[in-house]
Amino acid sequence: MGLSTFKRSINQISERLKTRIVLALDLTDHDRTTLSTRCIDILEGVSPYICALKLNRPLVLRLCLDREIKNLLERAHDFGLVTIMDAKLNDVAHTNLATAVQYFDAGFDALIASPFVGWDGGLDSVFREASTRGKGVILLVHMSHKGAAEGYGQTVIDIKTGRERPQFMIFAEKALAWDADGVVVGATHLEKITSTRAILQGKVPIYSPGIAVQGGSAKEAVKAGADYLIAGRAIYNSTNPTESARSIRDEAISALERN
Ligand code: BMP
Repeated sequence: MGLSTFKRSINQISERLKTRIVLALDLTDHDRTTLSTRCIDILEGVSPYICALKLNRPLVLRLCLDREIKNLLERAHDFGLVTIMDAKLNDVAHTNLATAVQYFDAGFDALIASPFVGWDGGLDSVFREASTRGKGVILLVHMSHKGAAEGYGQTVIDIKTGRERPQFMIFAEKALAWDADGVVVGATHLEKITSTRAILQGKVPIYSPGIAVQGGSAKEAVKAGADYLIAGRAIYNSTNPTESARSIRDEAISALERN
């Protein structure tokens, strides 16, 4: 199983720029011009300290995919970064595929999908499309919020073995079997990061959101086994986003060096 284009790209960028930070640019300004300008200003300021830009659905709904979003993705690519669409795809195959095609056409390098829909007639179409185009698919394995316990955190009967297993561990195994480009595990569940790492053995990188505002620690998440940290409000709501990005970057790098 070789490294996919996306996995290789983000790995190379993070090595070159010495950073493991993915910026979640979840801005919500109502006015389109203000929103677009703020996105570009923040991206410009923090670009030396991040390896990827992640956009979410509210931003894509407010701006135009073919205009402002495309432009923002081009700017990110100009800075040498990769781009991730936080699509959290969760539908049947033809709808997932039609959605993924639009995001990939706009210039996104990877997207996030939910494994709850399964492979057959769920995410099979998206993985095939991504693989043909050298794009990435990142799977949710355990989310960061409290209510994640009700789904990702529950104990289920594994349909393959008939034995009781934690749902998120089955998702981590699917990430390996499906050759996913990454998994998301919340920084608020350190022991879940460690268990996921034990399953993935470094073959599929772990992206961890939930640091700072949601209560997780960048240092502890990295020590537990996270490869990349997803950070939003701690950076874009800061009085000095550049300084905040640099400081989270430094915290993650020093935790990595001590690991
Ligand atoms: P913040 O650093 O502001 O808490 O933002 C975290 C980002 O990661 C948001 O874009 C959110 O949608 C996303 N995210 C998360 O917080 N927890 C998850 O389990 C999965 C996510 O994608």
